[in-house]
Amino acid sequence: VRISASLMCADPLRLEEAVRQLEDAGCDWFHIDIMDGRFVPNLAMNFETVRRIKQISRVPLDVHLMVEQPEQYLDQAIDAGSDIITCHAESTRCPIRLLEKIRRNNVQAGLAVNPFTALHQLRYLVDYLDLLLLMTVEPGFAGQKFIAAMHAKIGEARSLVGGINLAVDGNISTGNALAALEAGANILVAGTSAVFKKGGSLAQNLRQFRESLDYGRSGR
Ligand code: S6P
Ligand code: MG
Repeated sequence: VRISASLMCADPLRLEEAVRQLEDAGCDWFHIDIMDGRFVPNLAMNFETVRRIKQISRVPLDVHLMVEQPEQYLDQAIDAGSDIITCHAESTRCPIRLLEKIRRNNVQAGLAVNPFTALHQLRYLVDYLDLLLLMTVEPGFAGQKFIAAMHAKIGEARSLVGGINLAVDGNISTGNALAALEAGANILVAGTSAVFKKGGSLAQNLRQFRESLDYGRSGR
């Protein structure tokens, strides 16, 4: 299991502190949401932020592009130092071209799908994919509620994609993460419902989240 902490959920005035604390606490990946105000009605982080985080951290940067025409942003995402670039299936007609370009630049290629998007066409893409990201909320905002039908979708996605990385993003918490892992997810994007929840420090939250997963799995 990998935990990818979603940095748009960090306090923007204390982003550096969040990155250092989470890295020290053993965070596996950093998830960085990029939005264009068109694919989703919100704005989030940007490529300059990716570049600056890359300078202070060695944790892989998992960049999630919630934008129209993702091909227009690939060069910037690559140059900024992304380790994984994930584009939305809904915003491209030629996903294979995108995924091939990402891989040609020695970056891992991911595709994200919204809750409403069916999975069957993905079977044509499996050879080009390093990661499939299932949105378990509508994209655009942190702090939303997990869409219950996504549990079944995780299982369907796992049988479709075989051994590649399968990430879930949206309201992932100690309450639903184990079920997601059991259904076949192996990467958990952790936002305000887990690592960034109010109360403990980020490091404490991360450790607690991981312990709850380890404990839950050893108990079965
Ligand atoms: C949502 C974005 C996500 C959020 C994450 C936050 O559009 O892609 O990565 O940052 O969902 O987690 P939570 O627990 O607040 O939903
Ligand atoms: Mg995201």
